[in-house]
Amino acid sequence: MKFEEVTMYLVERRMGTSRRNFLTSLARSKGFCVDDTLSAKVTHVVAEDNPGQELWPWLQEQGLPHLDNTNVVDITWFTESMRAGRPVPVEAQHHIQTPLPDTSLPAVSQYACQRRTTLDNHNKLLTDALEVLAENYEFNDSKGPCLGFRRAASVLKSLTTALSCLQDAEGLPCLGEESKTVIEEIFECGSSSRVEGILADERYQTLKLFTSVFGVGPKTAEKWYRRGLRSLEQICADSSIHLNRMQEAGFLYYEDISKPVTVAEAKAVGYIIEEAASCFSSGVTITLTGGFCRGKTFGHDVDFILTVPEPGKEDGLLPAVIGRLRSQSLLLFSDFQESTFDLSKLPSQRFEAMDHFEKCFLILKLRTALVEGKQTDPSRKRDWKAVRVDLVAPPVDRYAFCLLGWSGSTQFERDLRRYARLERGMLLDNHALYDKATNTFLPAKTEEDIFAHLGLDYIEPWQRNA
Ligand code: DCT
Ligand code: MG
Repeated sequence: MKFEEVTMYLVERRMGTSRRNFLTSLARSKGFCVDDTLSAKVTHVVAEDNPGQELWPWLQEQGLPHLDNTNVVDITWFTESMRAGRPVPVEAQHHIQTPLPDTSLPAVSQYACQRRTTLDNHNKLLTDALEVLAENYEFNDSKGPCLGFRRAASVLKSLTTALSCLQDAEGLPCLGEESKTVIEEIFECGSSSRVEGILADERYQTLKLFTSVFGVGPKTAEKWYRRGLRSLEQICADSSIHLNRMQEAGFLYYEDISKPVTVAEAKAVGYIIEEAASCFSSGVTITLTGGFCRGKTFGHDVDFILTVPEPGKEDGLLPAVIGRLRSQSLLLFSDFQESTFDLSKLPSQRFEAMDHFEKCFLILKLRTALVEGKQTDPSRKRDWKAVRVDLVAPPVDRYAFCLLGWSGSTQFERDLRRYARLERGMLLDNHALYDKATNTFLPAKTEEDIFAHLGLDYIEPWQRNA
């Protein structure tokens, strides 16, 4: 050994055993020290055809203590040293560079079910604007453009940082030319003239007001608008207008149910439903779903799924709950829909359609005293608030599908179904998951099972605020 200050190690990967043996013999014959194992003694790691992004992770896995002080060099250093008959100084061109950290952002999927969207929206100014456009198209019955703007808003909601210029949005999916124009104008002027125009538009304002009434959809709102009606008072005063039962309740309790429901109120409603359900059977399970299960602190209603341990035994559960609430004088309104669920009629091709489970849309009288942290106000005329509550009672073997469907958000649900159909050849709805390739239904006990069948990473409910 002529050169004690140098101990080489030749990396076998990509070099191959025979070439490594040959190079080892060559170096040793010239008086170089070559170690067969990668140890702390090694001063020069020599590799051939190993790009840095492959070699470095491999080296780090070997757990060498002084890797930072070790020369990691290309075969050119070795050949130059052999030619010179002594170790040549290591220069910049010999080093195998450590790979640069990957600073490129991971690609954003066009499907909301492949994005994690928390309530922490960093682009609210933009998403609010895009949603006004979506809503306006919805009022005009233009489904395509409406969905386009909803998708664009949904993509921006998933971003973990705020965009600061239009260029930041480059490469994002679902952003059409119209969306980009709006975004650009907001960055340049602080607001979009198109959006401001809609917000100031009488028709938009009136339709927004009318559809805020329980039971009033865009069609009815439009009809009233065309008749020249502009306020809720005018509608109530117009004797020629026939309101259905739901709308009547909507007007009667408008003041209360147009206010958001709080978490504390949702909790109190949960106790009431639990008590009412226990009169049917002690084995009823009640699950809070909808916006509150996604971590929202306010909702327009409270959504619950009720199940019993045996499929089929949920028959009559909701009528019993409704009966109990009525007998306690807590029921202000109820619209009960019997189950039309028929396993033999699945899979349903109408994947946007409402599910077929037994369900009811209620307005409950929630006493202030039951709401945690809420002081009863003696100056108030009444000690209760009207609250909208939805209950659904699927057979327990359908529970996971029902839960996934009712957990929302609406945009997340749409994309789950679209993804299943277009990417997996499967049909998903609130009842089942059907694989068209094998003509089979895929069973699921939990939401995780459904994500796994779809080959999707599991997304927690609080990450579904698309
Ligand atoms: N849903 C859906 N498609 C719709 C409407 C609803 O998939 N067109 C699902 C997703 C949410 C769930 O039903 C409950 O509906 P809402 O109560 O309307 O929604 P939410 O997310 O609970 O919102 P909010 O907080 O306003 O109640
Ligand atoms: Mg809800």
